[in-house]
Amino acid sequence: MPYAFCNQPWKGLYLTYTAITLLFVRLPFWTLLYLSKKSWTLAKCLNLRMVRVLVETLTQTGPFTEVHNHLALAPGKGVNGVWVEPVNNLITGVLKEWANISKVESIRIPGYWLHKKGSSIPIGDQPHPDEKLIYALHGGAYIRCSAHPSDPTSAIQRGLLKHVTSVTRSFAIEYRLAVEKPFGEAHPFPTQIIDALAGYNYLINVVGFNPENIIIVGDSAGGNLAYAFTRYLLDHKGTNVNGATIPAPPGALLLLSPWVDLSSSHESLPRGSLARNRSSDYIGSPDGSASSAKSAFLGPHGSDAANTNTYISPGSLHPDVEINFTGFPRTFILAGNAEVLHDSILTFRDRMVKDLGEGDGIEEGDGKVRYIDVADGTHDFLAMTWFEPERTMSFKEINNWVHGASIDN
Ligand SMILES: *[C@@H]1O[C@H](CO)[C@@H](O)[C@H](O)[C@H]1NC(C)=O
Ligand SMILES: *[C@@H]1O[C@H](CO)[C@@H](O)[C@H](O)[C@H]1NC(C)=O
Ligand SMILES: CC(=O)N[C@H]1CO[C@H](CO)[C@@H](O)[C@@H]1O
Repeated sequence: MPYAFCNQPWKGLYLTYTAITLLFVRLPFWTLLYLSKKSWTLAKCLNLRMVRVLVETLTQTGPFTEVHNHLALAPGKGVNGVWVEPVNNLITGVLKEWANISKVESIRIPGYWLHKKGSSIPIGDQPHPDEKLIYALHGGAYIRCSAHPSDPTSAIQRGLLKHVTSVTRSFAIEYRLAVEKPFGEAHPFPTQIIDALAGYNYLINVVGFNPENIIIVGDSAGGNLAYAFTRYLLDHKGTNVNGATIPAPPGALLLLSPWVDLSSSHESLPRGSLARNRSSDYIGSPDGSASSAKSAFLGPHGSDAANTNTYISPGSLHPDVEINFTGFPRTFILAGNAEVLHDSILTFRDRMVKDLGEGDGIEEGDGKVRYIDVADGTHDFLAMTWFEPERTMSFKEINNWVHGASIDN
C-alpha cells in the first residue's frame, strides 16, 4: 500500500532501513549480478537500480525533504522566479465544465526562467523578433517534482539549452500538483491545464512571445499535460471569452516518454512492454504508486475519464475512444525501448501519424510527426544526466528537428 510509512517514527525507520540495506546488501549484490550479465555499464546499472529504490521509497514515505511548490516563489542563487497571474477569463468550453466538476479555478502561481550558460538575459526580457523559446512542463506522475531549477527534471531544460543552438532560454511553470489521499485530496484534473494556460498567457501577453515560436516540452506526466493543453488551445482557437481571446497553439511540441494512457488498456497485453520491460525500467508495478497518483489526478472525474476522455488518455485502447489530431503542431516524440510505457507511446504515435504524417514538418507537404525510439532507453532518461551516450544523442536529434536539418549523427 502506498504511503504506509509517511508518518514518523515509521518514516525515519524505513529510510534508515533502506539506506543500510542499500549500502551493505543491495549495492554489493547488484554489482555481483552485473558481473554475470553485462549489457549496460556498471555505473548505469547501479544508478538505475538506485533510481528504482528512490521511486519505491518515495512511494512508501512521501517526500524526504520539503519540495518547492506553487505556494511560494523559492529563491536561490541564479534562480529567476516570477509570479504568473491567473487566467480565469481564458477558461471556456470543456475546460470550464471540468473545472466546475473539480471546483478549481486559476490562481497566481510561480514560474522559473532558465538561461543558456554564459548569457546575461534580464528576467522576462522582451523577445527578439523570431526568438524561439522552450516552455517546459515537468514530469512526476502529476503528484511530484517541481518547476524549480533545483528539481531533477530541470536537467531536461538544461540539456536543451546546451544542445539546441538557437534557443537561449526556457520557462517552466510551477503547476499545482494533484494531492494524494493520505495528504488530503486537492488539485485534480484539469487544474494543471489551467495552470499551463496561465504560464502560456504570461509568455505571450506579458513577455511578448509569438505562439509560433514557442516549443512546448513535456516529459512523462508533463508530456500528457503538454498534449492536453495544446488540444485545448486548438479546440478553442480564436474563441472570445469575456473580451479575451484564446491564444493560438504553439509552433511545436516535444513529448519525452509521454504518459498517454492513464487507463489500464495496455497493461494486460501478455507480450507487452509492461511485462517485458519491467526489469529494465524503474517504474514499478502499476497497482502501487501509479494507481494512487492516477486517482489523485482524476479526482471526481474517476476512472471512466481515464478510459475515454481524450484529454486524459489519448493513447487509450478503449473502443469508445475516437481521436483526431488534425491541426496539431509539428511534434517530436521520444520513447525508450526499455521503458514500460513503450507500447502506449507507440499507440499514440500511430494515431498522430495517421492524421499528420511522418516527417519534420518544416517543408510544405511534409508530415509533422518525428519519432525516435531509443535502444536501451528507460523512462524519462533525459532527466538523468548520467544516462549517456543516449542522452546527448537524443538532444542532438532534437536540435536537428528544431532547425529542420537532415537527421544523421
Ligand atoms: C457547475 O456545477 C453546478 C453543480 O455542481 C451546476 O449547478 C452549475 O450550473 C455548473 N456551472 C457551470 C457554469 O457549468
Ligand atoms: C478531423 O478533423 C478535421 C478538421 O476538423 C476534419 O476535416 C476531418 O474530417 C476529421 N477526421 C475525421 C476522421 O473525423
Ligand atoms: C529492453 C527490452 O527488453 N525492451 C523491450 C520492451 O518492450 C518492447 C515491447 O513493446 C520490446 O519490443 C522491447 O524489446
